[in-house]
Amino acid sequence: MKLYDYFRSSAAYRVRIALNLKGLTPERAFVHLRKGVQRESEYLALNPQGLVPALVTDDATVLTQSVAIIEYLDETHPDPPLLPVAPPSRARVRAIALAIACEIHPLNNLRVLDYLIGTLGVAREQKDGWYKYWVDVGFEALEKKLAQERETGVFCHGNEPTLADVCLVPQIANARRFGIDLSPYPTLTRIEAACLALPAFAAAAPERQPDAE
Ligand SMILES: N[C@@H](CCC(=O)N[C@@H](CS)C(=O)NCC(=O)O)C(=O)O
Repeated sequence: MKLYDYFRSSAAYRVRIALNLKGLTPERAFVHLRKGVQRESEYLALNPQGLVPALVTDDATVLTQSVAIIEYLDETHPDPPLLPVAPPSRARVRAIALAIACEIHPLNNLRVLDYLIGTLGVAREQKDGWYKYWVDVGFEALEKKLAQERETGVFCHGNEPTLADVCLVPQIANARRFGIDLSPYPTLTRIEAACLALPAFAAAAPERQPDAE
């Protein structure tokens, strides 16, 4: 397998965590997002969306979209499972993961922030305000949900890490990088700490990647 990665990409960070949890060590290729390598023809031939991550499987299938890649890894390498067994539990874990991957992350992606500044001409402070606003909207709802639901355990769902934690930790790391105040989210940061105590999560951190700057 080969993972197309970038140390600061939170979507790629999700896949790195899942790979580590599964004990998988694919070959790596680094796509420098700040230099725009994701928009070069060679990478677009692999992923026409021009986004990382992409995973090329052992039989040369190209997979894109981090959540789809993680579910593929979970189906092909079921141990340890990243989704619980019971359908309502699976739906809960997916709901938490998608609340991050569909509702927070896309609004704060590099190309969106670049569009705000480069095309719409918004000021840097307004761009930062946009970032903070959408993180807070997403995290406030998630904090409430995780704090009040009895299914929440050491991790987002029970006492083993799942797809939900795999999505949560990179989004919090991203928020930290942008200087977001996380004190209103004690449940989220408690779960983050439990995750980062696990080597699979810790080793996937941006600063520990070979392309880190
Ligand atoms: N929904 C996609 C999001 C992928 C994505 O947005 N990746 C970002 C990095 S986290 C990217 O490649 N951005 C490049 C850009 O904005 O030009 C996934 O989960 O894989």
